[in-house]
Amino acid sequence: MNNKYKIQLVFPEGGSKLSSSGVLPPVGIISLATYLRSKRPNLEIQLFDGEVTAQDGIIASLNGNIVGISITGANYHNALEIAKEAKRRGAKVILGGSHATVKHRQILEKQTEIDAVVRADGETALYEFLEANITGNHEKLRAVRNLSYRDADDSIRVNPTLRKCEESDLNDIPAPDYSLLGGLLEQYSQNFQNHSYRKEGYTRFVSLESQKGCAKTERESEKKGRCSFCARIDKGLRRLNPQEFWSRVRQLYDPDGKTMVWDVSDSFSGAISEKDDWLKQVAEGNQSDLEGKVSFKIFGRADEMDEKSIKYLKQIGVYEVFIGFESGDQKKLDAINKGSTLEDNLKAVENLKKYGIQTYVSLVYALPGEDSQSLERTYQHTKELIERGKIAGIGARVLFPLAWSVDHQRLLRKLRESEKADLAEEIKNCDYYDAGDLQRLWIEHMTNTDMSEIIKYHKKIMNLAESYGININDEQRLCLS
Ligand code: B12
Ligand code: SF4
Repeated sequence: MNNKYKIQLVFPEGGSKLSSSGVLPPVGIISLATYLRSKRPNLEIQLFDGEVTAQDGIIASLNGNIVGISITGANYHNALEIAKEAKRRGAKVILGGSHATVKHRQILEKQTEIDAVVRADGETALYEFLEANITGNHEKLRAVRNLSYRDADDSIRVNPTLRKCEESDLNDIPAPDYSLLGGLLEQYSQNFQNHSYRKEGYTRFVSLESQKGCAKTERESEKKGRCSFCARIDKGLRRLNPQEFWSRVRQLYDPDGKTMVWDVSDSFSGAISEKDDWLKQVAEGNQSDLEGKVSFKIFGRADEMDEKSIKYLKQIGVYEVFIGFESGDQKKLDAINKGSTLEDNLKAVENLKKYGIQTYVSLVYALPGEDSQSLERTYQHTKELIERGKIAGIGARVLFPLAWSVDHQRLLRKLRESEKADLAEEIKNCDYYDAGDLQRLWIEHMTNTDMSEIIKYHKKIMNLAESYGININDEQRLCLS
């Protein structure tokens, strides 16, 4: 161990490669590192991204007093391997991220090398965990909100989470300082050379999170509720104010080139009421010197793409909108509580095209009750979207019934009804269930189709996309394993 207190934060590799894997720095661990540095300027911090540094390279470098690991349902196995070695070398091991938020108790019960797990926002909880360890005052852990941990007597303590009104204001969390990535920055820049945005003249690709939460679920008038496959961990909706938004963009952009900012908020264009004019304010806050230098890729919903909103998106500099269209069958959209219609979808791509904004089409196969007719409708709808819109690419996946989602509960219920109560209990109580196996169980119990039929329709959509020169993932990437 070093004399100086050291924390290492890792985002492990997650298996399936996406076009932004290894190109886009993981903003979650950068935000954590920035916050810790603001509180303890002398703390030694090292960041690892498994998408750019091989797993054995990360393992060989483990020497922190604390090792913090960011986990998704796809990188958990790699995270455990890192955790075991970190523990063997004497570190305190703490996890956080979406999967950790949902499975905190099970993780602590099953994995003795994990000392603590943070649910939801990590900045304050990680800082307080760090302080308790530096000062040796472990009693302090009892007061750390969002933290679950293993106590001195080995019992598991689950502290309460912050209530909606107590959560940090996003404007008060320091802007992620990308320079903390050190030598990794060069690696991202090299990997970016082969990315399609580079070929379109962009010199930098970074992400920003302007909002946490979902406007659709917070909408005062309609109460649309969550989409059934959604496993978002945030409560409510928090946003950067428009001034802070642009100030953060200014800190990120390349003044000598062209920057693509991926705003990872779900969704960027959502409004919680008629009076909610956040988008308008952001549009009006854009200053002309950034024009042509900064563009945005955002997540949006089809029902939000009316002309008024799109004019604001254009003013902001939005270049591409990623929209979850999911299916061409209205009944299936209703079954997942999507809250948008096929008509909304077609209007969205048309309106975006009219303003020169491209759409990334996201499809989800194996929606509840999916069958050959609904898959055929998805094919036909995709064709229409392509014909009417300016389509940048298509991504298609089999529904992933993530723990925390309504669909996860639906699957467990169905297993219990099908006399597979033991399996349902196993899934509920385990810290991790193979992501691909969960998808296959879902198809078997919740749809009227099978993997070979899904692949058949996906290949049909692949041929369609290819005939228009549009990029699409192959059938290998439909499931997570
Ligand atoms: C950008 C993104 C990616 C990028 C990640 C690369 C990158 N370097 O940014 C790419 C496109 C490569 C990607 C890949 C995948 N992703 Co992704 N991704 C996102 C997205 C849109 C934003 C993540 C983000 O940056 N958030 C902003 C930061 C600030 O928040 P955060 O990461 O949650 O971190 C905060 C807390 O969670 C916590 N925290 C996080 N880590 C840690 C660690 C410690 C120690 C502590 C204490 C706290 C803590 O503190 C942070 C600050 O408050 C989210 C959805 C979303 N909007 O959040 C999905 C999301 C994280 N991805 C998801 C999935 C499923 C995947 C893939 C499996 C997709 C696929 N088909 O392959 C892969 C897996 C990759 C992997 N290595 O595991 C799911 C995860 C769900 C789950 N329960 O596991 C999400 C939530 C989307 C969803 N569908 O619900 N993804
Ligand atoms: S998937 Fe649905 S519920 Fe979840 S964040 Fe997106 S719009 Fe909101």
